[in-house]
Amino acid sequence: PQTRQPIDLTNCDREPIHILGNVQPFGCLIAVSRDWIVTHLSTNAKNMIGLDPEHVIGTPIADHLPKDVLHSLRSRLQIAAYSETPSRLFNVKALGDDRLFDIAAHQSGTNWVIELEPKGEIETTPDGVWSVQPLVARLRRHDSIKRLAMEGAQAIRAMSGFDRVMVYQFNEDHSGSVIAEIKQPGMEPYLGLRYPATDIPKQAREMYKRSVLRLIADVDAEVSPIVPELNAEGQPLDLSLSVTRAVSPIHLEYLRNMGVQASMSVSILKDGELWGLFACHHRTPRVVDYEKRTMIELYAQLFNYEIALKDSEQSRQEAEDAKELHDRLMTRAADHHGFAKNFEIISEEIRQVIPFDGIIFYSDDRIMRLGSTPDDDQFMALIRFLNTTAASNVFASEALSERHPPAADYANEVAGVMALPISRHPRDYIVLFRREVAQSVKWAGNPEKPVEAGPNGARLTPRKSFEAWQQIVKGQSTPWTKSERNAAEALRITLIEVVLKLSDAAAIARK
Ligand code: BLA
Repeated sequence: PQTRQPIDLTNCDREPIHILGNVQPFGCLIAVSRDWIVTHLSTNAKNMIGLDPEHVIGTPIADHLPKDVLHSLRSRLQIAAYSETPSRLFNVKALGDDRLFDIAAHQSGTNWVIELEPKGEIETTPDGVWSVQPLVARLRRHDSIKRLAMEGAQAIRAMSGFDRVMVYQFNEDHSGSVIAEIKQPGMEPYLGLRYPATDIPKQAREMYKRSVLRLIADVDAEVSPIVPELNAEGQPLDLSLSVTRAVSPIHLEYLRNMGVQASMSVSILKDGELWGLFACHHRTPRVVDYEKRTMIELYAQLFNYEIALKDSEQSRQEAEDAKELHDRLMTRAADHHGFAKNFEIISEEIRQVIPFDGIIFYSDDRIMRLGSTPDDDQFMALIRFLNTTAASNVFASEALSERHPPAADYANEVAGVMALPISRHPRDYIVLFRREVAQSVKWAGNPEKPVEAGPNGARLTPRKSFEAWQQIVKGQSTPWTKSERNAAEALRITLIEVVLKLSDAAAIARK
């Protein structure tokens, strides 16, 4: 329906991935109206379940599927009326013969969407859903998010059999980092790498909050269109919650360029927001049947709960660390050597709570500095700019040169700034600096690797996507997070006291 513009980094977040209109070959799709008349069919239904769109569309579904199956589906859908997760039937004789299918059914607009997947050879673990329980119990043993993530990756790998399972955690700017990884030997490690936000565009992140698991069984498989493309009202079928939905061709190319043949990802949600993903890769095609995918989904839901617990524990820990920092700084203040002698130690203490690449302490027209900072003249111009910001507030920017254009001259040293006004008389500051984000973390997209180009060009390799993105974030540092801003606010109060005491001490010492 849409005139398809070429998708690039500036518009790939507008690709309408929920209405691309195709299914993958591991399942077929039937859509029916509220009165159970067939309105849409994927063309592979003909071979898979013997339903030919030409003859079936416009007829009652009851003419084509066994009554007991439809009855079970109806009652499941009724129970699930307000839930966004599909209703499921496993190991069903959906054609009235001995062939077994797993079935998913959900509501999409004025349609019910029914998806059937032939049950393959691979058997689900005999004790089914209960095998999840011991895996969840193992999570309780771990006290850090990283360890928890590693345990989670191990469990997903045990359940799914994928070659590589990663836990991918989103940052506040929607870029993401691989914080845990289990992989087959010989595969290039991705652990610790960071990927730009554009690799999982906004509409995909939104969809993955509602639809928590997607399987791309074979990036080279031929997809089957759902017919008709538009309903009588001229609308395409919304496939957001569909489990056989064929994914964005752009993303398929990205996967091919990464050497991935099958991919599965499972959302990790916290407070209704996308906290991260389990991202799984396989080097050959891989179908994980719906029953097993459901087990994995269930595991992920329980994992979410454990992550939420650990996450709030971690926030509490951060608050505690901030308080301990206060105490340590106050102890320093009792030291009679003055601020200058303590500057390095105090800087390191601050860095533990708010990471930075450079710091300047500016008081009584004196400048003390460490790390990446502007030079004295540049800094004095910055001070005049900071003096125009709201008094007694922490000022933070991840793109200083946008607010203060002269900063473009030292963008190689510094891109982001956080200034804490600390004096009684206007205005002394502790100023924290961050370098450009692209220089400061280990990003994916190894520049030494040769670029292999797919049909849409080299841009869709992790490296090229990274380079394009690097242009977008030029002159920006990693964001000052909410918890860092809060910490800075608290720190400012402490520092005022510390500086006061230390300068008094220094004044006394001078007398
Ligand atoms: C989707 N991108 C995704 C998904 C992942 C990633 C996990 C979910 C689909 C899946 O399960 O495969 C990204 N995968 C990664 C990353 C790693 C990984 C970062 O394993 C790191 C180890 N992608 C791009 C660019 C565009 C793009 C430049 O790199 C757009 C121009 C698009 N990615 C894109 C789209 C989707 C996607 C459109 C949605 C696919 C869909 O669900 O239809």
